[in-house]
Amino acid sequence: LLDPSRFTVFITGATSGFGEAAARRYVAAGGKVIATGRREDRLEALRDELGAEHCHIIALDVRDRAAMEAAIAAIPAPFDQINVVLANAGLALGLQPAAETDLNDWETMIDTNIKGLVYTVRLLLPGLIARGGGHVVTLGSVAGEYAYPGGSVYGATKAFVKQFALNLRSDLQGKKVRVTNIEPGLTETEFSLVRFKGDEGKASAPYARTEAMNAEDIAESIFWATSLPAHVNINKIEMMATTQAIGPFDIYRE
Ligand code: NDP
Ligand code: 8X3
Repeated sequence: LLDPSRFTVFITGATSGFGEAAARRYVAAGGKVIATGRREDRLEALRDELGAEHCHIIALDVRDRAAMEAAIAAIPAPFDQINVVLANAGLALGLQPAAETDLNDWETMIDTNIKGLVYTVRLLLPGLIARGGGHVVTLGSVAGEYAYPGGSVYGATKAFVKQFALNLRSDLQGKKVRVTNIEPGLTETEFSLVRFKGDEGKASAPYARTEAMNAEDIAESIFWATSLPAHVNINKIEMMATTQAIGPFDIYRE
């Protein structure tokens, strides 16, 4: 296994959920993280918890390309020796049938899950290559593999992430940069609260009377994939709660 203390991990979406759990996991192993997200108070609390020598924070919105370029160009030493990019920031908004959705919600998901993710990867990739290799981890979803009602644009953004990760692998032949797409299913984080815009009743329903995965489960899988020997590339990890399974085809009958 790779020495985990050598990790310097740039994380988008570290103020909550998988990104925050991954920051804790890498620092627990002795690594360094650059924790990013929009909510600066949460970033400051995370840095206070993990220690400024292990956790550098940058408040940013992944949709703001110019701000991303400036923030990434200004990362101070020793945090600038990034060897893992965790492109995790993302969201689902709404679960209505396509014809009833708010087009602004679709646009926000595309801007964040697709455009924000490609800015992150594109801006950090040359550095990984120049430093002799590294690892890009993207956050896809089972929603990028399987269809479900109300999942239209969210699932499509995650299908984009899946194909982007596979195509990156092709482009990166010989560069010693690994690429892994993590595709979780039902996992209890703030994801559902964001999807249902703060409605706690609707947000808790997917997790009611069942056992979902938690953020630490996903962080452990991310950490595992990046800790494997350098000659091993995990292309994707599709994971579900044991309580979740794939449904049947849906036949409409008169
Ligand atoms: P959370 O809502 O708990 O965390 C999402 C993170 O993304 C937050 O830190 C948030 O930070 C950040 N984020 C959202 N929009 C932006 C933005 N415009 N700029 C910067 N950061 C942003 O959700 P999860 O941890 O569950 O989700 C993480 C990823 O995993 C997402 O891509 C999600 O689609 C995916 N996923 C989640 C699953 C689940 O069931 N939970 C299953 C499969 C995939 P802030 O608001 O401070 O900016
Ligand atoms: C998050 C999981 O099933 O809500 O990607 O789309 S799901």
